[in-house]
Amino acid sequence: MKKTLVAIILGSDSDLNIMSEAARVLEEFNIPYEITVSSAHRSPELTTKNIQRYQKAGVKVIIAGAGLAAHLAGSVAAHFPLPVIGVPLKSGALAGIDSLYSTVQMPPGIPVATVGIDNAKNAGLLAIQILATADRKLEKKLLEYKRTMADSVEKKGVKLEKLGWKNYLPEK
Ligand code: RP5
Repeated sequence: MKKTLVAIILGSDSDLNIMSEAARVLEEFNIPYEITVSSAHRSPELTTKNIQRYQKAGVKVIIAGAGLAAHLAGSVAAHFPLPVIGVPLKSGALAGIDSLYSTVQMPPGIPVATVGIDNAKNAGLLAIQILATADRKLEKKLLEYKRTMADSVEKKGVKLEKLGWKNYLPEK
């Protein structure tokens, strides 16, 4: 079995739908990962235990996704010495602005690399990029991924030029 390199922690199972995008991209790049639920507020001891376990297991990056007063990524970063990526999730009356500020506004000394609201895919990609700093094969795969993306944009441009914007849009 391959060593787990990335751990994904969700503040609640209600975060899974969005956070599964991080898992999806890690699978696309064949990165061994673990995923669990552990809340900074509702299960603080479990959160600490998980982080200690991940550190012992050699996990290199932790992705933490939470909504509302989202302190999960910050509390993970308080215990974990390697990069922590925070995903602020859209939820509640403030629609993710609360999670964004709680995740991104860390005091000096405890950084959390924060992606956009609900952007779990970017969290996965950022974790892969961090791993790729010490892995040339992974770096090549990331270049390939960018090339594929560029090709797809180029194809859309060609199609739009050919069809014109009225035909490109779906019928109303
Ligand atoms: C946060 O509170 C979780 O990350 C979740 O986004 C939000 C609501 O949690 P549930 O009440 O759905 O469990 O801690």
